[in-house]
Amino acid sequence: MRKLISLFAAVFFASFVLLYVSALLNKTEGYSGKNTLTVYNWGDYIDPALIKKFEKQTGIKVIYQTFDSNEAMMAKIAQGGTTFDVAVPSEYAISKMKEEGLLIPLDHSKLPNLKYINPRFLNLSFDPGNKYSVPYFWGTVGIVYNPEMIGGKKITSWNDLWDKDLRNQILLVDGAREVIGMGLNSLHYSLNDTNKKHLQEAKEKLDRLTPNVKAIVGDEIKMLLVNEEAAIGVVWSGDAAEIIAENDKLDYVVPKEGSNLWFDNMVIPKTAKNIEGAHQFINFMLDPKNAAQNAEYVGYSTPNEKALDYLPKEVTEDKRFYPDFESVGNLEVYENLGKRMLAYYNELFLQFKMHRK
Ligand code: N2P
Repeated sequence: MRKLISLFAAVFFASFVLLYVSALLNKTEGYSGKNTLTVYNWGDYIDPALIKKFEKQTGIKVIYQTFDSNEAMMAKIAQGGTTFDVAVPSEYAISKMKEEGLLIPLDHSKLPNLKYINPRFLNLSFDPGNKYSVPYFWGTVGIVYNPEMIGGKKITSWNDLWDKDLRNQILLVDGAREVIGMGLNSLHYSLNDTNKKHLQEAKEKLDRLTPNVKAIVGDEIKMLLVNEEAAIGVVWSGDAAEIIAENDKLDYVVPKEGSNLWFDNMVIPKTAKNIEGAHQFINFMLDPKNAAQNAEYVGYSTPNEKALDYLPKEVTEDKRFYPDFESVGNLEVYENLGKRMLAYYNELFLQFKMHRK
């Protein structure tokens, strides 16, 4: 009998231990240790073959997760429950994450391939000295459109999109800064405007665009435009490049009122558990051949000068996607407008989305 009681006690105790361990594991979803690395990136933003190659080369297993906006990514990292070893925010998000203590400084001695990056992408104001971030892709926001579907019209400006003939023809990228920004730019205001009157005006102007807006979508925007489900898309330049590669009837234009110039960069968030592996991954992505392969696969423009040698000339000489820095004078980089202002942009974007329903 006694034996039976102690057996019961042992089983009881063991199940407690199991429960506790599984609770711990749940608390930190994604358990990067020495041999795993959790990478948090935008959707459709890496050649999966490169992940395989990295795993083979290093013996590190990659857990790959995606997000579709800087806002969603920052919220998840700030929350802290999940391990992320590498993330890929845009510039204003990097500035905000730095401010909130969400980033770990990089060890440049572990990133020898940083020398391949064109210096014009280094030492930018959101991260002097690249203390926390190194360039991944860059580009603009603009309009990709199918002239055949709109009676041969040429689009050159944001204001062209309000044309009554374009009913139900426009797809918008699902991004608060991008959509509010296009409202602001169409009124000749700055993309970093913090005047609430101007912002309200931009929101009202966007509401008037509603009859022309077919949908606000994520990465499926590419497929929809390639398949000619709509004539016009407001997109990031790399998506436009990818779309045009699949359907060359479309063209891409950066509107004349001005637009956004953006830089996405790799960082190591505070949630990292495998800091050594994170540096290895970042350095791997900075390798010119890997960077070229990645650019070719996703369609975005690489800041890696040496990688350009491995890409077709038709790609690197296409001024729509590799504009000269002199010619991007009317473009603005998003600034970190502070927690409250960024929340206000998100709020207006949400209201605009609701207005459509
Ligand atoms: C790729 C998203 C690119 C983000 N799907 C541009 N900042």
